[in-house]
Amino acid sequence: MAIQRTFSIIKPDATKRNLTGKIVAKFEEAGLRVVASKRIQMTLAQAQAFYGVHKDRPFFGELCEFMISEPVVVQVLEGEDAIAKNREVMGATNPADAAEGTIRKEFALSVGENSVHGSDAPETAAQEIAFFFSGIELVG
Ligand code: DAT
Ligand code: MG
Repeated sequence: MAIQRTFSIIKPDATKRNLTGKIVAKFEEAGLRVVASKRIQMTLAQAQAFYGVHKDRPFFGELCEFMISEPVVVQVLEGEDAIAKNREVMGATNPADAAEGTIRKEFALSVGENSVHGSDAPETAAQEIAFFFSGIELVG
């Protein structure tokens, strides 16, 4: 597997509890490198567009309100097999199902307030990176 880039969000429940550094340490320990990073306050329109794939799910409103409740840290992570590796380090969506040592097992509060987002495929990674970062912010 080649070197890939993936997109990550450190979500409001984690930024609020000052867990950004602990979460970044998990990425770095797994061999992922932070190659772009910024702390932003998402707007409702941005949250709705970003999670558009979930717009018909019952939790969509709650999810978007949560994502704008505090600033988030958006990042691009790079490494060998980065998309799958990041999903592994994140753990299952529901922290009750997440494996020991994963970010969601250690830090997530609930299935909704689950501390991190990570892209699920090369196409979504490319779209999500382009949604939050301009070319000039992505150093080769
Ligand atoms: P993931 O974030 O692991 O890729 P997903 O894409 O299925 O999971 O869902 C996106 C987010 O939506 C998830 O991180 C938290 C929220 N979510 C998913 N299922 C939920 C549920 N049953 N109740 C509340 N929020 C949910
Ligand atoms: Mg997802």
